[in-house]
Formats: sequence, structure tokens, C-alpha cells
Amino acid sequence: MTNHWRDIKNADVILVMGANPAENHPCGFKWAVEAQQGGAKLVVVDPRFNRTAAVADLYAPIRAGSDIAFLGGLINHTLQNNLHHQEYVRLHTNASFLVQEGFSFTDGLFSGFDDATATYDKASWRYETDEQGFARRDPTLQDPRSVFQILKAHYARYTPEVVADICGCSREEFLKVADVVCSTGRADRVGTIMYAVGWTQHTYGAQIIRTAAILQLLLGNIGRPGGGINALRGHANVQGATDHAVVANSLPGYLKMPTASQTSLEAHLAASTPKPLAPNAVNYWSNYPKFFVSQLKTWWGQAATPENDFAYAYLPKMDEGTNTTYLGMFDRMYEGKMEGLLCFGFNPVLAGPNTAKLIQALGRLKWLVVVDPFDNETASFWQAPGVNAADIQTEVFVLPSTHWIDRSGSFTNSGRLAQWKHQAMPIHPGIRSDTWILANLMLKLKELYRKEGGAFPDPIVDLTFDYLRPEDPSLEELAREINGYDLTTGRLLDSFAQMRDDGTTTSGNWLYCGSWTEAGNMMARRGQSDPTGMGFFHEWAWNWPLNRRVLYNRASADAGGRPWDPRRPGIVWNGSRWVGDVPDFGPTSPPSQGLGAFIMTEEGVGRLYSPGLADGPLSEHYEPFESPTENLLHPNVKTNPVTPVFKSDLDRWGNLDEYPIVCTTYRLTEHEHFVTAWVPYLVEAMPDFFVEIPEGLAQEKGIVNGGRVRVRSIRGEVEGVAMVTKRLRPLNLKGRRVWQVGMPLHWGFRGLMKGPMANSLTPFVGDPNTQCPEFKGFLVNVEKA
Ligand SMILES: Nc1nc2c(c(=O)[nH]1)N[C@H]1C(S)=C(S)[C@@H](COP(=O)(O)OP(=O)(O)OC[C@H]3O[C@@H](n4cnc5c(=O)[nH]c(N)nc54)[C@H](O)[C@@H]3O)O[C@H]1N2
Ligand SMILES: Nc1nc2c(c(=O)[nH]1)N[C@H]1C(S)=C(S)[C@@H](COP(=O)(O)OP(=O)(O)OC[C@H]3O[C@@H](n4cnc5c(=O)[nH]c(N)nc54)[C@H](O)[C@@H]3O)O[C@H]1N2
Ligand SMILES: [Mo]
Repeated sequence: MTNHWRDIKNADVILVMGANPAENHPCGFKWAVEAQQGGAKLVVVDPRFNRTAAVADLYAPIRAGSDIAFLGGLINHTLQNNLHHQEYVRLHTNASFLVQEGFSFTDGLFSGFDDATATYDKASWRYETDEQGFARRDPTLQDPRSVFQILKAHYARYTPEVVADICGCSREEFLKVADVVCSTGRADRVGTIMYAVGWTQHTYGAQIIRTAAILQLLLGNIGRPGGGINALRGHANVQGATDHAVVANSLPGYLKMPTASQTSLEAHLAASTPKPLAPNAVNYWSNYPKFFVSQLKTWWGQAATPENDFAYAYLPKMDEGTNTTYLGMFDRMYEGKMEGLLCFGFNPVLAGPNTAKLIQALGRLKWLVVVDPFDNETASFWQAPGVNAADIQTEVFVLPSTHWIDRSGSFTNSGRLAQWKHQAMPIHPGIRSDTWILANLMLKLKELYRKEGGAFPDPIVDLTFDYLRPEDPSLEELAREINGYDLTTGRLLDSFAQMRDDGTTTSGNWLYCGSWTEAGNMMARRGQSDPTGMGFFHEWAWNWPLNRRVLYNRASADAGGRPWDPRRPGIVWNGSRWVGDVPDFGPTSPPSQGLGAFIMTEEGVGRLYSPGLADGPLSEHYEPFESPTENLLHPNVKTNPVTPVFKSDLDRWGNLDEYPIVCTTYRLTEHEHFVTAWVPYLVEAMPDFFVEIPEGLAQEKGIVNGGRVRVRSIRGEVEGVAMVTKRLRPLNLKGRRVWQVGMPLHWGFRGLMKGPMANSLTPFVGDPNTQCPEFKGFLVNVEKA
């Protein structure tokens, strides 16, 4: 979230799209309801009329996977009708930046596309620069090469009629949404967007979110209380896990994983430390070397010296071109190229796409370790339906561990708020915690490498491990280690501004610097004062970064430092400093200095045009890998041209003749993924797998409500109770009627409730930036069972 949960209450308009917070974030959703009670409009765009839609002011249906078309239509509606926040756009975005002559977009492809490798050379996407390397600009925004004009031309194709044809809603439904959402491009109005995995789980998920960012920047809604783009996160601590490097290509704090060609610290830092593109850009990532060296010092302590590049050689390096994500890993496993897998708190057999491929992949491992408080389908994959256990050679080790309920520690919520929680249950005798298991594994490895040497034992032997009880480090000492120390004084750091790149400071994760200082555990604070009246509550727990509630909050004010809306100030210049939220800006940098509000970008402003992603500096509508239609915008490029395709015999695509129906998958309030299959009360509340089917389709197929239905994709099939409903409507794709069905994902073959696995149907393909699988939008057929 750029903003925070409580801040949703400050919005005039809330667009929920690609999420269903009434069911999946019911506690946080109360802030949307409170906003509504204060007069805000809640708008839902979803393939299903879900429970969030049921309490919304406005709902529009959409074909799964067509979100970029819908959002592109909103951008076009804004620009065609001059609804954008003009002063904000001029001041706080890159609208005036000029793009190089070589940049173009033709027939569905951006310039620089290489057919042979299916990747883009991004060189032509760069800005035109002057002698100092700064981007040239046209403050009038009239130059045809200005971002503003390129944007306008690019999205002009997304007319209300085109949106309706691609998304399957009516032109009128789209326009009603556009009227409400685009009404916030004014100083006295503000709107927010809430999204989750209805947007990420596509082969262009990152670009859907980019499109939303463009819209919000045009409407002047980023950085303001009541605005922002708010990703509703998943598991209770998935935000914390992501911050601490659950992502394959990042180190904690979103530092970059070094690559094989970066053979020295200098080379890595040079490649990772951005240069400013505007004279007024703060370019905060220029501090990258301080964050990176402090991290190396945390991990290798005394062994990390200026002479040895602070042990840079100890860090593993990524091979460019090797896919180290979930999909890449399971594909290699399927090819028989992996020996073993450690699974901590993860049930990939049910969580990943194309279950048949996943189960076969695990069967080609020599060993598998599952660390989990419960038995799950991954630990028991050799007992899956259709699998002959006698054929499986994989040796499976199950280590029962604690559940987070059994432990204290920190949880970081969607709003980046890190809250220290308390142990709710005593640990069962004989059960070990994840930290105990990891620490003992590490100590054993250290012992083995110390004894036996090996090719390069140093990174393991030298790894710092000075905990009070090395065999069971406490979460308190880990949290302090993450915060970091000043090694010259031995004191905990207060802020990442104190970090140095000379090896005299440590910090496991610069974003969390300030979370546990000499003043104590900031995450455990429960202060209840809110002097600003804006719902910031700065003394309640601790937000990264630096206890800031709203990111980019300098953009909540105009050039003079006055809030766009005095009733909803973010930060305000009081003549000598910025007051309100913790400023995302030099606290005493006067507005007259004219520094850019977006301190993390090289441009110093928000990016309407962003040359960084793999699939284009602007977004474009592509079809899901399995889709019921041609790409109506450009018939020659149907799907995202840079999406990597896996080539195993189990990676097959269904065709429209055999599989004419769109299918999507989702959650239910009563279950948490797969693990609540062990919770009797929840199983009782929602025991049976079902498929939601529109009335017209049910009639066509002779399926009755409560009867049985079979759903097949080219990869597998599921069978369950038919829930015939009005909540899924027929789609009208340019005059052609297409049906859409949906199903929940919570069933498996272990636990107290058993049922079909939704992912037996889903395709093994993901977004080129994130490799997030396309769980939302694929082809099936439906029949009476
Ligand atoms: N009760 C409960 N709460 C949970 C979880 C749980 O398992 N149970 N899981 C947690 C986790 S890990 C996560 S990641 C979050 C996920 O939170 P959500 O993203 O809200 O989860 P989903 O229900 O998968 O999908 C949300 C909505 O997206 C819609 N949708 C499907 N395809 C598309 C599409 O192509 N476009 C659009 N616009 N919408 C689409 C679905 O109909 C659904 O209403 O929930 C968290 N909260
Ligand atoms: N078709 C389809 N597939 C999907 C999705 C979808 O929308 N559609 N959503 C995807 C998403 S967003 C997610 S997040 C995944 C969820 O996939 P998973 O994260 O694999 O699902 P969970 O059932 O939450 O499994 C987590 C496991 O962690 C264990 N656990 C809980 N606490 C602890 C602990 O403290 N320590 C350890 N070691 N274990 C613990 C639980 O017992 C459980 O077995 O599913 C993904 N798959
Ligand atoms: Mo998730």
C-alpha cells in the first residue's frame, strides 16, 4: 500500500478492482464502509458480483484478464475530457519529459522488440537527455515527444466502445464507472484504488498495476491522504516476508541480487545506484552503497573488510537468464535437474498452477523437506489421487514446526505497519520453531564446512552467528540485528540516514532501520494519540520507512507547500519545516528549493511513462494466454510478447473450439487457502467445493443449481456442486456471447475436507516481470456430471 488501512476512510471515491476485500480483508474493509458512511462512493469492477460489490454504490462486470483495457479506457476518458489534475501533473509527474526519437509503438509492439529472444531492448525507450545527462523537458506539454502527448495518443485507442467490446460490459456501465472514478482529478477531491491478486495473477499483472499508477498520477491521487494505490496483501505477514526478500531477485530491503557479471562490489554498486535524470531530483537510491555495505557487514561482521570488498564475493550471484522463481524452479525440477527442495510454510502442490506437472516434478527430486505445523499436500504428494506411491523415489522429511500463533514477533501489514505481537499459545512439547530449525541447520553446515572444507567454505564458516543462544536465536535479537548498529559506538541506529558505506554501520534491512532503536521496540508501541486528526496515529507501532504513513506525501501539497485540500493535509510547509505525516522529503527543505517530490525516482517525479519494466514503458492490452477472442486492438500480437513460455510436454494450451468458456479462481471468507482444511469449525462452515455458473450457461448444459458439474481444461478436470447464479453474467464480446465461470481454490486431498484442486486446471505461465502465475483467466469447458 502506498497509504494505510485507516486512510481509506479519507477517500471520496474507492475503486476496488482485482480484489474482494469484504471477503478477503474484512477487517480492513471496515474503513471503506466508514468512508461510504461519510459520503464516499465505492465502485467495484469484477468478473463476479461478489460480496464487496453487494455493498458497493456502483458495479461493472468485466471479463477476467481484460483489466488493462478497462483502466486504459479510464485514462483515455480522463485525458479526452481534460479531467486530469493539471497543476499536479505539471509539478509531480514526468508529463513534460521528452522521449527519444526512436521510441514507437506499432501493431501491438513497442520499439526494440527482438523476435528471436522475445525480449525488448529498452534503449529506445529512454528520455532525450542533455549534456549533463538530464532529461529534456517541455513544460507546455505540447511537444509530440513529451510523455503527456505520447500517453494521450497511446490510450486514445481505448474508447468506451473498445472497452465494452474487450471487457464484455456495456458502454454505459463503463461510462458510469468513468464518471465517478475520474471525478477525483481536482484539488478538493481524492480517490483511492484497492487491488490484490485479481490484478497480479496475469501474464501482464505488473502492467495492470502500472496502468492504475498512470491513472492515479493523472488524477493527482498519489501521495495524498485518501489516495494512492493500495495492494491488499495476502498472508498475515507477506508484506514483511517480501520486505525481507521472499522475492527471488532481491535481497532484504529490495536491494538487488548481484548477477554473475558483476564480479566486484564496485561493479554491483555502479549497476545498482541510479543517476539522477533531473537537476532537482533527490534520487534517494543514490544511498544504495550505504544500505548494501551495511547489509554485508551484518552478515559477515569481522570477515567483511574494505580490503575484501566487504565480503561481496561471499554473496551468491544470479545467472542472468536463469529463472529462479517458483515457475522456473518447478520447471527445472520437472526436467529432473534438481536434487532437493526445502519448503517452509508453503504448500506448492496446491498453490501453484498445473497440479499434474507439480506433482510429477516433486517425484523427480531425491529429497524433499517440508517444515509445517500441519501435514499438507506437498508433504503427502506421493499420496495424491492417481499417483502410485511405489513409483516415487523421493525421500520426504517432515519437520513439524510451530505456527505463528505459537510465537511472538513482528507482522507487517499491507499498510507497511510493523506490529509486534504476542505468543497466543504455548509451544507443544517436542515441536521446534522455524528459527530453531534454520539455526540448527546452519550450525550443522558450519560444522561440516569447518571440518571438511570444500570448494568455498568461507561464506558459511564466516557467517556471523553471535546470538545469545546460537541454537535458538530469539526474535528480539534478530529484530535488533535487522535494525542495525553503529559499530563505532555499539548503539542501535535510529534511522537509515545514519548509515555509512565504510563498514562502520550494520543493518540487515535498511527499510526497517528505526524499528528497534535505543528507545526500544518501536513495533510494540501502542500509543493512541493522533494530533493531526488524519488517522496517522504515529505512536501506534511503526511503519517503514521512518514511521511514515503515506508514501510520497510531498505530493500532497502544491509548489508552495500548501495542501491540495486543506481539509485533508498530508504534509504542510509551516514556514520552517514540513509538518503532519512524517515527511517523505527533507523535513526542512523549503518548497522554494523546488526539489522533486518523488525522492525514490531518478526523475524526481512520478512516472506516467516508465522505461523499467520488461514489457513496455506504457501498458497495453494483451489477451490471457488462453483467451476466447482475438486481440481486438491488434490481431497480430495476441498475448504479451515477452512472456516466457515453458516447453515441457505438460505445458499445453487449450483451443477455443474445445474450451470456449472463461474461468477464474478466488477465495472464500471461511477458508485460508489450504491450511484451514484442518480447522473443523471452518470446514463445517464451508465444507464442499463448488463451481459458480451463470444461469444461461446452466440452462444450455442442463445443469441445475445444487446438481453436479464437471469443468475441464486441457490440463485436468474438477467436479463439484453447481452453484447456478445471476452473479456471473454472459459477456458480450463485440456482439459475440461468451460465458464465464469461477471456482474457489481451497480444496485438496489432506485435512478434514477433501475435494478437487482448482489448480489442476490452471496454466503454468506467468508475468514476465514477476513470474506471478496466470490463475485468473483461462479456458475451460463445462458439462453436467
Ligand atoms: N478469507 C481469506 N482471506 C484471505 C485469504 C484467504 O485464503 N482467505 N488469502 C489471503 C491472500 S494470500 C491473498 S493474496 C489475498 C487475496 O485477496 P483477493 O485478491 O481479494 O483474492 P481473490 O478472491 O483471489 O480475488 C479477488 C477478486 O478478483 C476477482 N477476479 C478474478 N479474476 C479477475 C480479473 O481478471 N480481473 C478482475 N478485476 N478481478 C478478477 C475475483 O472474482 C475476486 O472477487 O487474500 C488474503 N486474505
Ligand atoms: N488458482 C489459484 N491458485 C492460487 C491463488 C489463486 O488466487 N488462485 N493464490 C495464490 C496465492 S496469492 C497464495 S499466497 C498461495 C497460498 O499458498 P500457500 O502459502 O502454500 O498456502 P497456505 O495454505 O496458506 O500454506 C501455508 C502453510 O504454512 C503453514 N504455516 C503457518 N504458519 C507457519 C509457521 O509459522 N511456520 C511454518 N513453517 N509454517 C507455517 C500452514 O500450516 C500451511 O501449510 O496460493 C496461490 N495459488
Ligand atoms: Mo497471497
